[in-house]
Amino acid sequence: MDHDRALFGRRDVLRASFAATLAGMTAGASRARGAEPRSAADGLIVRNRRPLDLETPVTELGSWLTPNDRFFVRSHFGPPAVGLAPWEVSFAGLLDHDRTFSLNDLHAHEVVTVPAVLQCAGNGRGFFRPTIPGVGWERGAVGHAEWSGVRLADLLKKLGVRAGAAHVHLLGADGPPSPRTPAWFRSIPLERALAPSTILATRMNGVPLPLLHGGPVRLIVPGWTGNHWVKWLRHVTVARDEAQGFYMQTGYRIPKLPVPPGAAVKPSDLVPVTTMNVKSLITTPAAGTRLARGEHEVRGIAWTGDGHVTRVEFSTDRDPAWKPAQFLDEARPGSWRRWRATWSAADRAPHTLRVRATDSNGESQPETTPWNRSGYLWNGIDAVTCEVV
Ligand SMILES: Nc1nc2c(c(=O)[nH]1)N[C@H]1C(S)=C(S)[C@@H](COP(=O)(O)O)O[C@H]1N2
Ligand SMILES: [Mo]
Repeated sequence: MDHDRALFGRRDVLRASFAATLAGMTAGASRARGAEPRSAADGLIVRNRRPLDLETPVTELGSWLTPNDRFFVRSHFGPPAVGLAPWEVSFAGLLDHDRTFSLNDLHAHEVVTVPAVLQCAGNGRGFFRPTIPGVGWERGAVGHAEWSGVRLADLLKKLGVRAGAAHVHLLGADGPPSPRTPAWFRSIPLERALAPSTILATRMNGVPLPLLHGGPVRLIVPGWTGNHWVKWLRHVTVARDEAQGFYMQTGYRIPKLPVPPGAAVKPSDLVPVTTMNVKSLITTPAAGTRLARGEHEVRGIAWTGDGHVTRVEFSTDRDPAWKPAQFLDEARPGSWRRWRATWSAADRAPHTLRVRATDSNGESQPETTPWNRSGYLWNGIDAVTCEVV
């Protein structure tokens, strides 16, 4: 009994110090923005405590940039110990020269700033029916930030990419909790690695990249889902083939063609999840808001993976004809565009507001996204129900 209590006591101490460490780790960025440091969650939706998975409430996604301390967090094993030794990123494989870069070495290259949407491939998983195991994200495993750092292409070109190279393997410092758990080992095709928007980011929204978001260095791959944006980047290896292992060969794959829920799909009929699909969200009014009759402004965001959003349309259950919304931001690949529409609420009743976006490839949002085993790439039309009183 006493023994148990002693053990529990110890565990609470550990938990408390873990929370304190997290608070401390995010404090730097928050203070720089003049805000109170956040506790581990602080009003974000906690989807998982360990590792910490936090979702942003959709009503907070209406700004051009998502503040760092309101940005969703996803990691498979949690942040590694950082700061015990100077950070280094090693480059090896099919290169003329191997090389290890310190942060200062990285910053000796041209630093660029790229606004880009980061979205988890599983954002919206909670909307699939039948339900799917995994983190039950709804709307907010997405955010938009300004990322600064150096182009991966500049580093690779400097080191000389050898003939036959086709993929770039990426490994972070967050080791799996047990040797039986596969490591978070990923790769991107060389072509994508050489794209000018693919960068090793060391800053997020003007401050050093917070630890929870992969500080001191992470990869950003605008247009592609979050699983490519490797955090705590340590090792870059240029290779002939894709990375092996669970997170490349089994995870993050979807059927080439839609299949009925639960259907077994041959591995050869699966393709990797890469480019985000077109999507929009209503950020205001919030679901369940009570409003007076009359004109109201509806606002939200829209983005896509390839190209840019060309059209956002708004409708309601009372007035189902789609009407164009107005954009507040220019079209910019990789970024989101805020939009607004006017809604005239005539009668006292619940009203359902709907939004759908179309992109420069002519892709538009479906009513619901075809079911896939892991619940990736949900982009069904967003709907919010409000009460007119
Ligand atoms: N090293 C490492 N990088 C990682 C992950 C991880 O578990 N380990 N998770 C990935 C996934 S699935 C997502 S959605 C994004 C989330 O980034 P964020 O926590 O900054 O929002 O990080 C990606 N990079
Ligand atoms: Mo993710």
